[in-house]
Amino acid sequence: MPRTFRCLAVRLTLTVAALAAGAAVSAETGHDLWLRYAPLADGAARAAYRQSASAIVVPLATPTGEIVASELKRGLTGLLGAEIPRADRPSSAGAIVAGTPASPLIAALGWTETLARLGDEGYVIRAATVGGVPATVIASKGEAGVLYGAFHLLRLIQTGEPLLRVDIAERPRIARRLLNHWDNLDGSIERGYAGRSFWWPDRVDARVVDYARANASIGINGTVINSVNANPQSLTAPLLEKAAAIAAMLRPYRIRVYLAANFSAPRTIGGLATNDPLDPGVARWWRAKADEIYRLIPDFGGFVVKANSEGQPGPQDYGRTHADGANVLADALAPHGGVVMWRAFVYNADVDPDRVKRAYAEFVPLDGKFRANVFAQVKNGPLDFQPREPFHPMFGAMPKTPLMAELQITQEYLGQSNHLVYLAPMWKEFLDADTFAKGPGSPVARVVDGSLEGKSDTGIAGVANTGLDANWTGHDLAQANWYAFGRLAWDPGLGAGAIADEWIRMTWGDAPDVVATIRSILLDSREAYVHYTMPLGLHHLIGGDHYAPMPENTDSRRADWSATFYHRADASGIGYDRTRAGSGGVEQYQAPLREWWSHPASTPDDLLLWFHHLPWDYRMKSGRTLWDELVLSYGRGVDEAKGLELRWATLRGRIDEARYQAVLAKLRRQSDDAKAWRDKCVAYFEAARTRRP
Ligand code: GCV
Repeated sequence: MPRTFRCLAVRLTLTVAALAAGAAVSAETGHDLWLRYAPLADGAARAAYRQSASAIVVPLATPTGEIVASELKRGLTGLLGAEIPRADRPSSAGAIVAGTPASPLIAALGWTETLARLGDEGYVIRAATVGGVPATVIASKGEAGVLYGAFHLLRLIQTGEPLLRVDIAERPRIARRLLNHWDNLDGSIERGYAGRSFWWPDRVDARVVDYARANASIGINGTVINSVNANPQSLTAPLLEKAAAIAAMLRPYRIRVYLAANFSAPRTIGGLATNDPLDPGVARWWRAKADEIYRLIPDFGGFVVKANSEGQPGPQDYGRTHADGANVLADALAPHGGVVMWRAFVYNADVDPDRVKRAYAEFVPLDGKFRANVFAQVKNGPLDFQPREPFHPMFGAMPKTPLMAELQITQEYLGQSNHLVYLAPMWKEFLDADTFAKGPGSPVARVVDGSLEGKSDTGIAGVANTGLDANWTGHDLAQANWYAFGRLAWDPGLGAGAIADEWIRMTWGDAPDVVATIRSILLDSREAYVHYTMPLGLHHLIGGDHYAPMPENTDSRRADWSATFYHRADASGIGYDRTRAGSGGVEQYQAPLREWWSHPASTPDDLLLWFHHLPWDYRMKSGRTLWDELVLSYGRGVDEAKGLELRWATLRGRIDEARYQAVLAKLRRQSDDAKAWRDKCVAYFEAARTRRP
């Protein structure tokens, strides 16, 4: 066949194939997240699941029970393409039965001991005989567990796992699994890139319900609905009533409401003369406020507080410590079972010249001085949600204080909603990092889940990336980060790849080539982003928008908001010296890390310039000079970003066109931005390197 005809034939075949595939994939907005419940493509699988889903039996006559039943119905009907009826009891083989031992159907199974061990949020999903017929049972000691189990069962079907002989027992490893919304009362969202708030100023009910479903499906059990830069008005009666109405909507989904509190509330809204935490009038005010809140929200979770940080008021305004401040709120909440999450994101310049040392310096000496119901809430790294940081040295250094890990789902420094950065690999790096607090094998995850230091109350918070955008997160692929946060909060041992697989199958379809392509795109994205923005441990090379490259940024307001403060590039070299000869930051880590990271040769390449200032001709492990390695990394990042786009382009016709095009446009922008990062940074560092002293 002549070449032109051959090309035409190939193109025609491709077009027909694309159209055929396109016909099967309808336009989607992304609103349905991973709960699309699209009909299973494989007819045989559908038929097999139908055998195991002849009826839905939920003997749990509560609002949560109602949600379980309706979600199972919605999910099964969608996935299996047939109406699955609800029934009071199983009458034929293949019912799905979900409940607690309060129902005789579940009690008769004799699983009480197992369920007690798994707790109120844990569950089993097992094939069993119920009322004389074979059934699939979702059972839990508590209603929350039944809800989580129901979503797990739907996930099994969504991801093609067989139900026959299913035998699953799960419980969460971390008790408090929270989202933190940085939503302001006027509806704007600090560091939000996906539209306005659905809480404020007026609640958007349809959103709230779907938000609750999505969170329940991944085990999120708490939410802070206002920004940590808290408006004191949040604690006034009218806004507490609004919070109570939100709490009422979320309660059946087993999500508790928490609030960010402003430390100045006693003065600003209470009319007191002081906020001094040791003042009896202030303590009385917080107690009365807690009582008022619990009258409105009986299951209120507690307060998160940003104090003496970035201009926020706090106990140090009165010469008191962070512990004094946290404890006065903790005492007010304790009679009701509430907790305080006192943020350790503090970096007062007079504490230490090196910003990353300041939180540790202020908090670690207070270990043992906080009330039992106080968490120190600590970001994953000691600076501020950079694309790569070593873990925060407070993890493993405060054995007497529960530490709530704070991760950022919204991508403030990671391309916001324009760049794809799948965050699970970064979070895994953090959770798996060995603190050596109790010798080798003391990973951050075991500090956070309490097992390393015998802590009973445990928590993890993720700064939400949601808003009113149709697809919730601005970038369709950023939904994966919300999903991954929930899954890791439930079980920090899960793998980033396994989580990606689940999410892709539920969100995009389960054709093996589609899954493999999206999986590889997700898994490569974080390292690509690091390569073209902040390679070799460089950090904070941005300006105030925290988006565009700005290595020249020298902020006149605060040195530690600059880029030059961190990279220190000049003719002599580049990087921040945190060895003993420098800021001494390495000393905040346990041995042997402090030894390893004191020497460039035993510091991993990807943290090299975090810990060391090195000459441009420093010889890297690769044999290249530092300068060559840096340039190579920027170039590699650009190629990798382009690779993400090209791989995505192969999905044309294999997924719905609307989301395909939306993501393609974002990946093109990412690819262009990557070049801008490379060009700007390489030119800037080249000039610094060659400038005469
Ligand atoms: C909520 C960074 C962000 C701020 C944020 C702060 C914090 O500095 O840029 O927007 O404020 O972290 O975590 O409190």
